[in-house]
Amino acid sequence: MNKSEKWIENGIEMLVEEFGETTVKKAIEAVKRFQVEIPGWALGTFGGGRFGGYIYPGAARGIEEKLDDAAFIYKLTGVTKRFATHMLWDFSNDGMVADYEIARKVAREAKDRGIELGAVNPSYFLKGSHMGSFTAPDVSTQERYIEQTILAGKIAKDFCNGLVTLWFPDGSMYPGQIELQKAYERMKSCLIKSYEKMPQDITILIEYKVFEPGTYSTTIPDWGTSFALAKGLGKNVGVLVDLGHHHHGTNIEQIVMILISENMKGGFHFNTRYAADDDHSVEPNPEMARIFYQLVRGDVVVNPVSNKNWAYMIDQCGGRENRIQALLHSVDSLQLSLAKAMLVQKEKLACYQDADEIILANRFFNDAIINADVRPVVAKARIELGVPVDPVMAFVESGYQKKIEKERQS
Ligand code: PSV
Ligand code: MN
Repeated sequence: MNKSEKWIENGIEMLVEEFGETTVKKAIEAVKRFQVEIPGWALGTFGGGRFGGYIYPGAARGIEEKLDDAAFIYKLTGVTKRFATHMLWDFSNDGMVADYEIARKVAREAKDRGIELGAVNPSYFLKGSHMGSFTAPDVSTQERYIEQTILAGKIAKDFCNGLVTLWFPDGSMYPGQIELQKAYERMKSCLIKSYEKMPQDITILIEYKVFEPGTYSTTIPDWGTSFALAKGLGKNVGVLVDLGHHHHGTNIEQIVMILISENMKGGFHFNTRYAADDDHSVEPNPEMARIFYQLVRGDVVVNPVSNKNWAYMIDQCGGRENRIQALLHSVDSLQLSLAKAMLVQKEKLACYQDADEIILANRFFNDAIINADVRPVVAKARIELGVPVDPVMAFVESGYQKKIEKERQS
């Protein structure tokens, strides 16, 4: 979006004419206030799929370089101050056990670079979890993960933003391979054992996923299961929605609405899914804008009362693209989607709904959600934030990629 000031002003004028000055101003303010976390794992060597272990040029070789990249991304966006961590990638020497002192050091390193640590993810899917983590038949494996979960709570409270996000790879490949109920009961019991020893003034979000690595079953396949588990634990536990973790065609915005309506704590792992959980960057598609419409309606995004807001994180890790560009692209797509959602004039929409004007309601809604060109809104917000109008092009022109490719040779 390398656009001139005139293009921005003209664009804003057109939007004001269609949606009104107050609405457009509110949209600009919302884009300025919206914050989203960068996933540390997108900046390293994880991912790459089957391309001979392809790793994108200049990928960070360790936590310090990941933090360098995240700090640069923050400089370009102004809205991504937080960096989400995975315990066994970021706070561990051996990939088996996480360490409180390493977490302290990483938090200090983040602060030195002008950023902060966000969500802490216990890592349940690395070495020694092929028979499950919390659902493993072997008690010592369960205990290892319970310990890691309790430590995640402490680290989140002491060094991060008090948020722990849980995703379990547990499940099965074939019918009959495991007893489904036994697995679910073990999951519940290990969650309770962990929760009892975790600080109470943190937030815990439970992520669901309908498949992968389990192809026949996953122990927490859907939002209903996350909801039930969260309710069973306590008020500070909620549901984490990852866009890639549903069957095709699932109405995700309706799930979001139900969670909000039920006063359930919530959070997002944003990405785009095509065939499966593809870990692609976010695109500014209609689904994303409709999701933001529910978040805006529910007052759980850019709410000045910060504890009313859901937790917003990106979770992506594409195989081939430049990961820094991809993250900047995601932030841009999220901002565009939020801006579109902000343009929907709820009262006018309600008039069409009340009059049972089905097509008119749909057209009115889509004029904001699909047809409006909100790039000038996002550009204006960036000017006011003092960051580049086009962060992706600013990155391309910055020379940063060349620099890291040269420095990170081995
Ligand atoms: C699993 O697919 C997931 O979405 C979880 O959020 C993990 O923490 C993340 O991806 C990285 O593996
Ligand atoms: Mn996720």
